[in-house]
Amino acid sequence: MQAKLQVLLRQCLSSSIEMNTILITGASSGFGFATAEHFLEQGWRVIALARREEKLLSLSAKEGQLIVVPCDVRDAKGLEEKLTPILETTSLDCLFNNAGLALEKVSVEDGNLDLWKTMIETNIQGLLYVSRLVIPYLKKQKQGTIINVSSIAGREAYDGGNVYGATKAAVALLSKSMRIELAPYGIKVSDIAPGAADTEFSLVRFHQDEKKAKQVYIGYTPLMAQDIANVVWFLCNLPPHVCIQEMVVMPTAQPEAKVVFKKN
Ligand code: NDP
Ligand code: 8X3
Repeated sequence: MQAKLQVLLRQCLSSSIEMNTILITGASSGFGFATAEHFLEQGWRVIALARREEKLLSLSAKEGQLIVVPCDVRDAKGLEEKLTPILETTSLDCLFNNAGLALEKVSVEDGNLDLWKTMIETNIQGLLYVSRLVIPYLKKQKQGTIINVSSIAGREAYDGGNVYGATKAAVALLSKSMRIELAPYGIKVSDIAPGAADTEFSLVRFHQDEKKAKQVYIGYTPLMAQDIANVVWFLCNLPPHVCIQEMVVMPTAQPEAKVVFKKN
């Protein structure tokens, strides 16, 4: 696996010097996958990180354009081992901190301790581990954009949203804090808070129960992964002096977290 990564890395470095580069966590599905495809189409180099390597390898890249990093964002040591050689040799324009998940929608009383731990470790600690590794390189470059994905669930409470929502409220706060730390270095930090989007998110949340997952998106038009890819592209291509700090991106039919206008 390490050897494959090194080969890809060598190909990337030899094929292009001036290519813009984005590191995307959670690039194997949903927002991350669509964003990777979009940036690859636009000629950027993509460093694609997630646990499912086969999904990352299915991204449509030209030779030398894609660096695949199969890794769990909860694994601080693994991240360091895999990302450091890449960061040492590749300049980075954008970090898209997108990997995350919800694993239940129940009351606190009925909550599962292991699922809470996984959500907290992935959504908060994982984002911190990746950011901590990347920030020194962005500071040296004195430019770059970090885009974090929080959620409407971190801004408004809904029934059963408790721990997932709290992890996303933490992402929103971390985004503000990182913005203060990094502004002196010309580094932007943006926080995207999407509403309901039809990705694998609900399948994961409801443990592969397809009927329950589908139900979330029936009767209205939810966001699509490409909608978020478009937003990331927009944020990455603003002039250096413009930072959009927060974006709440909702389906038109969902004016707030708990309200969805369904036709049927
Ligand atoms: P998907 O389930 O389609 O994608 C989630 C991505 O996160 C996958 O690529 C998955 O990859 C990756 N991931 C999960 N756990 C880990 C881990 N431990 N290490 C590395 N990668 C991991 O969902 P979305 O695209 O919808 O979700 C993307 C982000 O958007 C998440 O943070 C989610 O909370 C947030 N969000 C989603 C909304 C929605 O309605 N869909 C709305 C608001 C926010 P793999 O399994 O291969 O590791
Ligand atoms: C996902 C959006 O409202 O389903 O973060 O929790 S919601």
